[in-house]
Amino acid sequence: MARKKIALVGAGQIGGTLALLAAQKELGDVVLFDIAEGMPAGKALDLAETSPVEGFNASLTGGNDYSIIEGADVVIVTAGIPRKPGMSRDDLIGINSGVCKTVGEAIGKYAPNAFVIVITNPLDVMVWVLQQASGLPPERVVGMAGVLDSARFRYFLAEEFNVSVEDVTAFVLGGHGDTMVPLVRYSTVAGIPLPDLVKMGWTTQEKLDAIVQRTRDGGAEIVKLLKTGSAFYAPAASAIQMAESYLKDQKRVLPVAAHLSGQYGQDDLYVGVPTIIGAGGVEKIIEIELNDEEKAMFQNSVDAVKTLVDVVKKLDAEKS
Ligand code: PYR
Repeated sequence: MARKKIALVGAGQIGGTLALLAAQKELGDVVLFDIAEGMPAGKALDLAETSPVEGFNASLTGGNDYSIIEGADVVIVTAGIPRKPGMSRDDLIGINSGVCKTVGEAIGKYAPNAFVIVITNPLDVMVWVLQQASGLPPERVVGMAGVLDSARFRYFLAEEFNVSVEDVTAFVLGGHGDTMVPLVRYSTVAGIPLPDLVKMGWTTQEKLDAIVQRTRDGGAEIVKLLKTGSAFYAPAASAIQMAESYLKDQKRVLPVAAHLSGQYGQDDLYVGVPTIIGAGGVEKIIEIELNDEEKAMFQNSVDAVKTLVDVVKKLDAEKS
């Protein structure tokens, strides 16, 4: 069987980490695209030279022409600018919406059969822009955020409870921004819901509230520490988990920014919800029961995403 092809659009910090993880896991051959002259080819060659040491079989190449993504099975998009300390993800909308439009058109031309994972921020609205520009079916264009936000939540909970991260499950829904919704009721340690763990005296409500807030601020915490850009290891690992579920038809249940067409009462909107990712892309959007408080938080997050979609539509109207 021929190897799969994974195209990475954007060869910065996340792009390089994606390439290394994809190659180490032998998910397929990797092509790195970037507009910076020489850089993607240089990174690809450097990464390829790790293969004899790491012992993986995957070719890695890079270039500056979109045609190199031709025929890709998976495309992961990180193109655009990251935020700096003091910036919100939303401050990136002007530049990154133009970038996502161009990338979407290129994917439509060169890789129309791919499963596309967008990481560029502000995430939910950038996936919407890219899907529209690409013309690909919405079930094959998703955004990576829920896996990352849930991973941060799981990590903080595992630290608090002094248990393995593997025994903590967590769900974060909504937009990938300050209004995201870590769902305490649906998050567990070995199946025990967090509210029960508070009752059992494992933690206090105050500590749990602080962890929820730290999860919401998880991206900003890294930006503040790094000073020169945003997180890249955990975002890359999260996108690779999604790509693997698609390529191997694993049917993992993963929270992703998926296109809603009626689910959760929303229409033509990308926002974070639980999904099943398999060979068909988003094979199912899982509609979980939300209580009144959770519904209000989810709606608040949806409204924040809708405001950004309106900003993009206005920017588009001004250009034309
Ligand atoms: C984050 O670290 O949350 C990003 O959005 C990259």
